[in-house]
Amino acid sequence: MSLDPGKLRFDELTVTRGIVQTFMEDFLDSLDVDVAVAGAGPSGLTAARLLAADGLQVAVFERNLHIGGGIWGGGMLFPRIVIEEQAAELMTDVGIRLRPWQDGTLVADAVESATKMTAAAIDAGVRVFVGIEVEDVVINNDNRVCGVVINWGAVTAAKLHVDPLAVHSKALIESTGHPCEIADLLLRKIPGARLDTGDDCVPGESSMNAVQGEAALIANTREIYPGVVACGMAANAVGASPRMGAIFGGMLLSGQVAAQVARDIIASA
Ligand code: 48H
Repeated sequence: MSLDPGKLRFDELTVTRGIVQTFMEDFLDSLDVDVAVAGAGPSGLTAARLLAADGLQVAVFERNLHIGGGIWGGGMLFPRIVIEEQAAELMTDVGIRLRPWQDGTLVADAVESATKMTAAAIDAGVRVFVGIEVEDVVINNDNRVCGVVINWGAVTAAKLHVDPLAVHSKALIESTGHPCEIADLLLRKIPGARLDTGDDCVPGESSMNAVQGEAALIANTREIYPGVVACGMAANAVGASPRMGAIFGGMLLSGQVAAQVARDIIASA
């Protein structure tokens, strides 16, 4: 196989137009979605995949250029994650191979997990926008969240003053992980905003207890503010529940519950 320059018909502008035009087509088609997902860690990716598999229009905004959140780091950079057997199907459904481990747990390779979860979400129809962060929410006249305000992650990193753009959504999944950024900012910015718990700020996660932290994730995954579903580690930050270390099954199960809560929000709209 060789590339004969005499037979290559493209030039640099073919490349430029191919990138700009197809991105714009996908972006314009994602301005008014059923579900916006802030953060592409394991919980947000799982929720997004399951919702897209139902035929809903789902856009994931991830500030980093890579998706998968904390999966890549495994535990202390050892690229393995542990999951409970209750979450095994959410892994094997996307082709991740599991190694039986002890006490009702299994082990997966972190690289395989991040890449296969990502591929499966995209195959299900999720639109993933990398390098784009959610910097605020859109609210309607009743202070219900009805979209996200987005900007390039690089703009924030460079501390540039660049006004953002907006995307409308029927439901927003807050899956920004430990900092729980979206819930935190909406409580600061929306006058009188309270979580469903009555709190006027995100209490934050508590210190490690693997079993309690995993168990709490499921109850903490719910509509925490009109139109906003807390998912994954962000849900435990809202619930002041323990962190759990590098066991990830609860994140996937939280994504599954968040998908159901988002479906309910859309159905009742
Ligand atoms: C766009 C954003 C924004 C923003 C953040 O941290 P994650 O992996 O989140 P989860 O909840 O799916 O999984 C948590 C898990 O990885 C973990 O940290 C565990 C199990 N910890 C236990 C312990 O004890 O420490 O992913 C969140 C993603 C990341 O990719 C961020 O870059 C992204 O969200 N993100 N994207 N707009 N405002 N904020």
